[in-house]
Amino acid sequence: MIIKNLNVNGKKIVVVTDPDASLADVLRGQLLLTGTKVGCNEGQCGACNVIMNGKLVRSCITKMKRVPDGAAVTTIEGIGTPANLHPLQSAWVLHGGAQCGFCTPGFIVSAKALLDENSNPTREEARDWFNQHKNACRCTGYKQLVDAVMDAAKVLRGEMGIDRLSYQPPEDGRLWGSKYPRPSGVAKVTGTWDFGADRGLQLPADTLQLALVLAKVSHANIISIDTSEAEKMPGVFKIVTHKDVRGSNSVPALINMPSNKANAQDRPILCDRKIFHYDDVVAIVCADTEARAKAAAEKVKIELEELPVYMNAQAAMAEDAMEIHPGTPNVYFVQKIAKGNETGPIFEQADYVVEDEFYHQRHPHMPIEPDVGFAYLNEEGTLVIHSKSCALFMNSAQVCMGIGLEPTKLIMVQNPPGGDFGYAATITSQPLLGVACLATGRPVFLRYDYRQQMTMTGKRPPTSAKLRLAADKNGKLLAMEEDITIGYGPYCDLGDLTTMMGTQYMGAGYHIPNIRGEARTVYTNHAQGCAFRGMGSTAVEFCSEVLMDELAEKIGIDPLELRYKNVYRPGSTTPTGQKPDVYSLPEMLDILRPKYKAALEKAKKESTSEKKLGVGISIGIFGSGLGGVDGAEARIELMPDNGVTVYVTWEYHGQGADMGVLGTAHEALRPLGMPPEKIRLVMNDTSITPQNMGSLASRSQFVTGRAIQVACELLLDAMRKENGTYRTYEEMIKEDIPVTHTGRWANQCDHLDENCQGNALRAHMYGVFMAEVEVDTGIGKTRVLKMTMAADIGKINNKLVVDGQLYGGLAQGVGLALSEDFEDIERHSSMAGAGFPYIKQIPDDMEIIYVETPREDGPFGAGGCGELPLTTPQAAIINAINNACGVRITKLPALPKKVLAGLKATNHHP
Ligand code: MCN
Ligand code: FES
Ligand code: FES
Repeated sequence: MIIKNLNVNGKKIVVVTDPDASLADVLRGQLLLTGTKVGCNEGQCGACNVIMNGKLVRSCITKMKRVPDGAAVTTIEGIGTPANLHPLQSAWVLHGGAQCGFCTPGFIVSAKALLDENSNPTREEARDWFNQHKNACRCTGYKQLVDAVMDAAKVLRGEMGIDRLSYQPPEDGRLWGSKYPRPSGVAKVTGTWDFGADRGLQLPADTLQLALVLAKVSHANIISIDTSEAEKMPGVFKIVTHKDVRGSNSVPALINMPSNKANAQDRPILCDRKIFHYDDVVAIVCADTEARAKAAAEKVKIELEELPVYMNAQAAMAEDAMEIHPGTPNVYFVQKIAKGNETGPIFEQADYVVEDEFYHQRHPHMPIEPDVGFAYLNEEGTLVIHSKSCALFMNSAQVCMGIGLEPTKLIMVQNPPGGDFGYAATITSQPLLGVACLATGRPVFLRYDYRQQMTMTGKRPPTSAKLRLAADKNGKLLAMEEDITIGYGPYCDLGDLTTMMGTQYMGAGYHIPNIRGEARTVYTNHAQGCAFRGMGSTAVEFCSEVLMDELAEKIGIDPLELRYKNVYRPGSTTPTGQKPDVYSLPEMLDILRPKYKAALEKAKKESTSEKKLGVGISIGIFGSGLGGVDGAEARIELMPDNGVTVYVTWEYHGQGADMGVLGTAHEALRPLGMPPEKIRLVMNDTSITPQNMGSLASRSQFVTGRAIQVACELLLDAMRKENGTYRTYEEMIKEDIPVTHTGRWANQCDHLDENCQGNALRAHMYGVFMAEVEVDTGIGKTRVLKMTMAADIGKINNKLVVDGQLYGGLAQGVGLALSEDFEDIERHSSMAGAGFPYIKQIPDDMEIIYVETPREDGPFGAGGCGELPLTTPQAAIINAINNACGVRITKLPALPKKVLAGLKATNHHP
């Protein structure tokens, strides 16, 4: 142990600590300054930034023995407080700089250090600074963060009044359609918004810390598990194995399709007989400290018989491949599509036919916060699990079956997550926490390290496709043929749905009268598949959007004009034969056309043989809501102060769930003229908030929002007097009128038939993407100069939120196109290794144009938003690369070496 004198945020503090402890752990664990966040814990994300003796440092990699005695340390808590915000914090709130908020304290501390050194930075200097200091954000797309720095700097230089950093409400006080900052903003910018790991530090002293015993092979039979040595290690309370699990010891999959041959029980909670993928969990060590739990986990011996490993679908489909789940074929689900007439004869006679083969990589979500959760038994002996789940009720049912609990004996609560982008719809650590808590009777806490986040949570599954398009002499699409293969990893949960969505969205956006093809789901020994923004659509629309460009090239027509000819118009049908809900694509293309022409002109003018510029277009479509019956409930209660409380399960991702609820309720309650402060939100706790199906499928604003609207209207009806005025709380009580009302809303759609035909969804989101890129022909490196997006998400609830959704999704699209991958388990299991896009990879120039076509079923005309921006930005970038230098990348990501190889093949390499 060493003793250090520190001056933390102006307060003298003496700490006794392990010399090898990190400054981050001391600040958080010993001083409870939890505003400093720990994401990667390896110097790659900047969430842990603090200022030490005037210099910005990443506290996770700053060992205490290297901290000078007497060091002055400034953390986010020393920069401003909720009652006294620093201009940077006000500007962050105003610009919507905090979505999930996990990166926010680290960014603001970093920005403070920048402005201390340079009070008047240019935008590019600010970007250089954040890049150099590895400040990573997965939500925002960075642009708003630079906007905030610029504004705060102006205020600090005295060039702008601080009042300009406060939100100015419109005269009518309306929230709907405004840029009203989200309610959680102030807590996020001050580091007082507690995430799972922060809440974990507030648990009772007898909480057991968990460490996982993981398989370090990808496919094996388990011969034996020996915990005897580990049990004797210091601090160990219990080692939990499959023998301690009371239920089925499996995470039951939500199998939707009757023809799915997979066994819904294919994913063990704690492996007993087999290891199916790298880092499968074999045992849980419960100990008094995390370090001791980890040390003991090292001592658990697993004897294995290694089996052949199938790391991709093609290997698992080989004739001699063994069944990964004995008794179930590796190809366990096939979805056919048949729309219109047989396509064979059409292809034979068509004027133009194009075909190509595509590969869309395994895509890691890379939230800055790794997965985290805890569990305890409450006073009634009910198990309470807090986690990042974004589908609380659905996950709760899965956990109960897996660990053998009556549904009434489990409460699930969502901790505010530091982003998840869809992975948290699939079960992560919840059953492990549940089993450990039940087996020990003690509160338990578990956090994944970043490597575990990468290897253990689901990924967007890799997709290969062969695709053909036929068109007539005028470029009108006649037919499409597709063959899609999805390597979904070893667990089938949501695999059939993802596959069906592949056939549903291939070619979406265009009226293609005749379609034939099939998609298949394949077990592999790589990471499990799961939802990721644009689930099912992103990978296949990439293929059809790139092939549309190839078709344009073959016909000799401009790619935008080819799209314009074929996009949905009245009389068109979607690939599933459905009538589109709105027809905004022609209008969006019309809006983009002049910008596109100008961009092409500019690219032509500014291209040199070393730096070639190009422009690409793509169309992206995704549904809002789930197929079949998609329902939600919300409850509202009039309170004694004549404010209301809205109870709703609208799980956070970082997307702005709080603002979604507030904006919708405020609009619905406008007749009462209620100020936003009087609308309180109680969210995401299955013991208090009503049933819902999860913040998935960009459904919450559209479906849950409508339930909130209905609840508010029921309350208004109850409060309304004959003369049209409204009763107060007191009057309601006096007249014995209920003050609590539950709103319900359900959309009914078809389950698609065996040919993937039917009315899939009530509403879709529509977007057109335009990418402007520069390709360095010497090294093959692509730089995205600008992204432009036209979006129709219906009427907008909150402009700041949806801007943020779209900028953030576009930024993820840049990473998806150019760098992100999770293929090599060693190389790709860190943020930097997996190609996380830092600020300099993302263009500062992003433009968004809205076309607000009201959606019939949405609250006040709103549709969904969250997933649209990650449908096909990667396709626009790939099309732009081809436009720039004639290299057609069909297998993502477009790493410099692939572009360079293409340049060499086409003799464009200087
Ligand atoms: N919204 C709006 N007006 C509209 C539509 C939406 O103001 N016309 C707002 C909503 O109020 C909400 C946000 O936009 O705050 C997204 O709304 P919606 O599309 O209904 O999506 P959900 O709230 O159901 O969120 C889920 C969606 C999905 S499925 C993933 S995955 C996702 C996402 O949104 N993951 C995210 N956005 C994310 N954003 C961040 N920062 N982090 C994630 O992990
Ligand atoms: Fe310290 Fe990521 S850099 S937590
Ligand atoms: Fe930056 Fe979520 S707001 S990671």
